[in-house]
Amino acid sequence: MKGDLFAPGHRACAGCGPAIAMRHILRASGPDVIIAQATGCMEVTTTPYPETAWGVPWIHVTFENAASVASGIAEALKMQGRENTKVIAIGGDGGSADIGFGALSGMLERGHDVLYITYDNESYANTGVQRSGLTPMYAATTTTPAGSKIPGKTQRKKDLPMIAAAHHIPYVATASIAFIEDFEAKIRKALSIKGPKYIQVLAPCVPGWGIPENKTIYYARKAVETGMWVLYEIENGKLKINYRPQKLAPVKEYLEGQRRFKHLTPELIEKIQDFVKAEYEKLVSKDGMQLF
Ligand SMILES: Cc1ncc(C[n+]2csc(CCOP(=O)(O)OP(=O)(O)O)c2C)c(N)n1
Repeated sequence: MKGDLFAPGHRACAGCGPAIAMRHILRASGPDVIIAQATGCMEVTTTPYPETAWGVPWIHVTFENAASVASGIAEALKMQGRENTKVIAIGGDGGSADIGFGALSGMLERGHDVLYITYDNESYANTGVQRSGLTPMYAATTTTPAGSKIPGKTQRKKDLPMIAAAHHIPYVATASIAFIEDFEAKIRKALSIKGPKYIQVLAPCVPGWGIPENKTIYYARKAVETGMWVLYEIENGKLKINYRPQKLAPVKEYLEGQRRFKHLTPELIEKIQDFVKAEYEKLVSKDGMQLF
């Protein structure tokens, strides 16, 4: 097959962050891989029957059980003595943090040889941008509309990478599609390790975030520069922060221009700023520490 294993011509939106993530997952994995993918934008837009964008074996899995199906594939490969073939489960943030959370936890706890990747576009994008457990605080979604009653979602973003790490698995990492070499290196490293691995990649959603289609990478980078999203690895329980900006950029630079945050008042922006700074400092203070 010529070119990318993840072929162009799929039906994702122009500027789709998750589609960029998919392309680089396959660039890093190479062809000897089996993908189990939960329902969501990346399944719907890449496999309209009888077409597929996937140049590798790929199975459509229901919304909630990509991790369970991937566990079974990994065990079958073990029985067949096919140790070199890698298994990757992929889910959106809804499929991973909410409805598929139990299946993911079970896969991590049982110790299957699977890399689970969450593409985090911070909402249930496929069904019209409903809030998920990974939608950040104060983001407006169709189920958390900003108005006189609430200023968008009122709960915090679930800390899924840390929850994954608390399963005492050998490798956990966060990534952003704006730091693509870092993302690919993390996938390659994860695939070289036996056992369950977890990577969460921040991947902006053009219609869901209300951003221009040529600003996907801009916002994926701003998230990291402002400390809204921190790039780190937890290897055998030990935390390593991969990228520390000399000085965090103000969160305003990340929030402005996104329709989901356009209702924010200066007071709410200040609240987010204080919160992000405190969380960032807490994490940085643990750099190099054995967390689990
Ligand atoms: C049990 C079940 N409930 C609801 C749905 C409808 N549904 C399909 S995809 C989806 C949202 C997926 O969200 P996420 O995992 O965040 O992926 P994204 O759409 O953002 O790519 C929902 C609610 C379903 N397919 N199955």
